[in-house]
Amino acid sequence: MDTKTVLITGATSGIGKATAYRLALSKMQLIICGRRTEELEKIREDLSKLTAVTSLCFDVSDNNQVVKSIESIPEDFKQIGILINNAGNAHGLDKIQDGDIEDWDKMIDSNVKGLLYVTKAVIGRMIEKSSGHIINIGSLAGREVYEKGNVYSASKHAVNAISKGMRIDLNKHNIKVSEINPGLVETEFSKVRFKGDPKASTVYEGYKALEAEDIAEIIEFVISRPHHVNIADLLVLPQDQATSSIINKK
Ligand code: NDP
Ligand code: 8X3
Repeated sequence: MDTKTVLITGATSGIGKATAYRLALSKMQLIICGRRTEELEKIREDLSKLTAVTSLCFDVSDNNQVVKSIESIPEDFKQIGILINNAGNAHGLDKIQDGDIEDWDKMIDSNVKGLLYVTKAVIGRMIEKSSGHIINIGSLAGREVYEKGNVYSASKHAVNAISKGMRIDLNKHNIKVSEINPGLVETEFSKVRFKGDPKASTVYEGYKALEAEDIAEIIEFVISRPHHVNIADLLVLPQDQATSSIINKK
């Protein structure tokens, strides 16, 4: 695999963190991003033993922070070859009539607007070079809607539409766009969704959920295909999951 610079949003936990560790082993040069400074620093230090790595601490939903952070990237890391738009979360699980406006804002601002802001800040150089690969992390929730999943699901349906739009608009610029849509993955996702409520852990009980490393391995496969191959759209579920709500719990 060529040495490329990869920017990963949401690299402080779950899928993004596992991807950073996996790509570090392949000697990719990494820009790891997140809001938790201490976590980022710990991961940066650790990965520095394997590869060249720099970190950026910013909130994807704040365009000023995004622009300033991307501008601050050290010269050696500026030519980003691969952008992994992974940062995002669900906040709350409520019927639409009970939904919390702050939760809705967080999901739309991070999962949709954040992905757009980061892409906009990075894409200019890809277009100049006529080369690049954007990986958007969608979800099974972007393909179907489940009870109380309303706004999270809307945010991931938006990721699906944006990925298709990117693929069309960037077609002439030699930039690949891939969308990876996981089902249930055991990460900090449910801890965040349920705001620390212990019921978060019950989401993964009674069956084998995907692990963050499963998705990291798939991301590595997607970005290492030959130039003429683009895995445009991929849905990956645990063996025990048929739909968002049909899970073979033992
Ligand atoms: P985690 O909660 O473990 O990780 C989420 C990551 O996103 C963290 O690194 C967090 O970093 C970052 N993040 C969240 N909001 C922001 C923000 N506003 N600005 C910057 N960084 C942010 O969850 P996952 O690893 O599971 O989630 C990663 C992606 O995968 C998300 O897009 C999620 O929707 C998607 N996904 C997850 C599934 C699952 O079942 N777990 C299934 C399908 C898709 P920090 O807190 O440091 O900012
Ligand atoms: C996360 C998976 O099923 O909780 O995208 O929406 S789910």
